[in-house]
Amino acid sequence: VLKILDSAAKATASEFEELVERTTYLLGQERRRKVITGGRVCGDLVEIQHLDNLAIVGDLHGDSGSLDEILSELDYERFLENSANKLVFLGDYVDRGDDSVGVLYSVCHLKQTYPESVVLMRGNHEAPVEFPFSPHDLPYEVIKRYGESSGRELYKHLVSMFQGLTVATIVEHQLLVIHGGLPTELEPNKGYNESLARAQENHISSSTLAELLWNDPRQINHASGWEPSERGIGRYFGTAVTIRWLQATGTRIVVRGHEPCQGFRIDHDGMVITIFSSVEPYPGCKAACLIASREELASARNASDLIPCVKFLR
Ligand SMILES: [Mn+2]
Repeated sequence: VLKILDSAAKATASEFEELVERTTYLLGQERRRKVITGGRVCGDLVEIQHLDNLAIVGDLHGDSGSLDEILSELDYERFLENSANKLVFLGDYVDRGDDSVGVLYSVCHLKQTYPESVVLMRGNHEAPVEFPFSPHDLPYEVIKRYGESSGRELYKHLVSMFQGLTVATIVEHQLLVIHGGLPTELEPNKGYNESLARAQENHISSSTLAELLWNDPRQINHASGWEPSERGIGRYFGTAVTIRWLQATGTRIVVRGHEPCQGFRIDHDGMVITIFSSVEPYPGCKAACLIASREELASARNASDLIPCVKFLR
């Protein structure tokens, strides 16, 4: 077990709360400064123009064993020391697995230590206030671990930290990275990048945030390009929606998490790749992450070209 997970296990409620507060501050500061090494921060959107290597981690869902393995595979201290290397987490750090606290503590710690290299994205499990869902185990886990009053207090801090997380990441000319899926309708007179950058601010008046966090790619026969989702929130989006977004953002491949699979899955004729990194709560599924060099990304024309960059765990 890595040092970082060991300190997560030992952290007191007040140590954890302080780390969460510092992370909230850091995320806000990044938005105010509007820069990250090699790119820009525009509200909820991070745009990366230059990078050396990219690692993308899918849903962890409280599986600290998977996180441990990914960080070892990455040789994370060496990888993250170079601020031109980026480690992007797709969100859904919590619920379902038994160590949401360990995973959250670790990703906050990574962001603190390597703020220019780590991008923390928001999953639907980090939006319990905007889009309530169940089961949401996090508050119970936190209370069980730290007691009723400290636990409740800590959970409040976590929820406000979640609101500073990144909603979309664009790797210029290459990847459009989101947690769930692509919005099927846009507010009139808003550019695509602008609607990503202001998704959280506009979530009362538009469905963009809900769709980014909850949508799934499917084969759609309906002329609208989408169908209602069985999840009850969000939609199933079809190939036409994907093509529209890739063209508008000048990218080639959508990378997302959100659905358990055999480590990765390809949809929409190679335009969408799903990466899933949690295995403990999903017996029968596999966990993987994506690790690619600048050259590998630049030469990838569709998701199949990224298969050699998919690293399986366990
Ligand atoms: Mn999800």
